[in-house]
Amino acid sequence: MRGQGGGLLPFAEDTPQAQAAVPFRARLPIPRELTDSKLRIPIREAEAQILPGDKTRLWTYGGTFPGPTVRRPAGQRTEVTFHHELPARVGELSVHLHGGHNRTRFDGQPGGLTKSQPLSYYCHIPRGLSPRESGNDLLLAPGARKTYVYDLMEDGRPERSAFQWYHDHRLDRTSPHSWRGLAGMWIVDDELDSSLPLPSGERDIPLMIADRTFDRHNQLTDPFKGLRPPADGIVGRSVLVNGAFMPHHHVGARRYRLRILNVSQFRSYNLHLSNGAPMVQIATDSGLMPAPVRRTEILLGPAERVEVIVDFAGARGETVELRSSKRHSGRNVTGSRTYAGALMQFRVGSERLPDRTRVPRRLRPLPEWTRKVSHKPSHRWEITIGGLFKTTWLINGRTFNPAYADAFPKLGSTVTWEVHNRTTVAHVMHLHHTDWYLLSRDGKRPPPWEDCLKDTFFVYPGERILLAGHFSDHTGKFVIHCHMLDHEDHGLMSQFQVVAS
Ligand SMILES: [Cu+2]
Repeated sequence: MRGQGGGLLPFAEDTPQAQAAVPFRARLPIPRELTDSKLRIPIREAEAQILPGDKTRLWTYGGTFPGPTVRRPAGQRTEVTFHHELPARVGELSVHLHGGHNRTRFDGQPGGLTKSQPLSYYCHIPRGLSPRESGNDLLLAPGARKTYVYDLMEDGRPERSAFQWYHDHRLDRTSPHSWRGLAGMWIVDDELDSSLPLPSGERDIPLMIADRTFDRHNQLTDPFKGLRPPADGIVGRSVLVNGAFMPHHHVGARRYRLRILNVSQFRSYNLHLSNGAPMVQIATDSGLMPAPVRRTEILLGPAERVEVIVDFAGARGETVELRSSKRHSGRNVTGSRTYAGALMQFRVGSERLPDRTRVPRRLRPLPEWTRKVSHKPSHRWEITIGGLFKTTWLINGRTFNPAYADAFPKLGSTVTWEVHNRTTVAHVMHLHHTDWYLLSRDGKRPPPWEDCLKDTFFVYPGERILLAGHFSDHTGKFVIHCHMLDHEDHGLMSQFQVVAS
């Protein structure tokens, strides 16, 4: 089997170099960690050895794909200066720290029309907006630098530990920018997390899953032309983990913490281990859950994260593959069909090793505000498809307009919102500003791995989900959008504006 959702060697027939790529031959790259409070990350072109033969040209954070992993203690201000060193034709950029709780001006707003981007084919952007109204004053122009300030605080306390990531968020171009390589991981540590007897150090491994398609010269293809909603889900033929094709990693016969992030444009993964061993989920997009959940299958949509503890003690001297399979349960509609095949291999040492780690029964309680949430939505976000001359995604009847906000929650308030998917495609909705608590899916209580804080949510065709969020610290405009990146670029994005109470 080849192609979309295909088998072991998911390459086109005409890519001889790609065919030379042997599964599990590459070593798993672990991106370098940056831990200082003041960081400088150039955004620049670089070449990477992804497949055997020619190197692949990429747009990168700091010269690698994934970019460096920023790892910082909660509550300690972190300033990252991004320097736009890509060619001028790339136009403006905008860096979003996904999962962060940040001021509008450091949140990576998409911005509006500019000289280098004078038209939007999908979003209705009014002419003559001031730089402030369009958010263009927040963009990163070619040759310029911008310092993003991240306080890593929320509601007067250090932020909760979490596995986050940063990526480009520019209007209409988030998908191609990300495809070219603009993504990196970000880990927030905190005292509670570090005090738990969980695996750490080299036994704490971040894994970024991305699908990409390469041409016969090992260069990334340009799949972005001619795809229109609702058929604008871009899938790559090859799946990479930390920028390597089907890599392997040596582990000892003991417990590991795997932090898994899906940065694919559209593709979902239904994760399991080839030996059937359980993955004990300890964290979601938004950090530690109230209690661990033992799982043998984990669906991971674009931008979602899970953290799992895997015990390799039962596989001494063996190999274990992290695989994705078709789903055995749930709705298998467009947008939630999963990749089938191996992602990477763990080579487990044959030595018996002591292991003092364990998974505690209690991890992190939900914040206080989740106990007094209303189940009556104060605002609805309705996803449809429409447009007069072309097919576009709409949210509350509109495409994205940076000067427009559809809801005005008050600072300090806790709101309940409904997201209703009235299309035939599943979407994964992401809301900026804060972490969100999923109350229900079509009136039913969510499963335990969703009965916690998250920031990205599957919404199936016809489904209504209820989410609660608490707004602290920052007023201003923030986006809500589909994280299937072409959907976002094709209109499926709106804004709410947090106002002073
Ligand atoms: Cu979508």
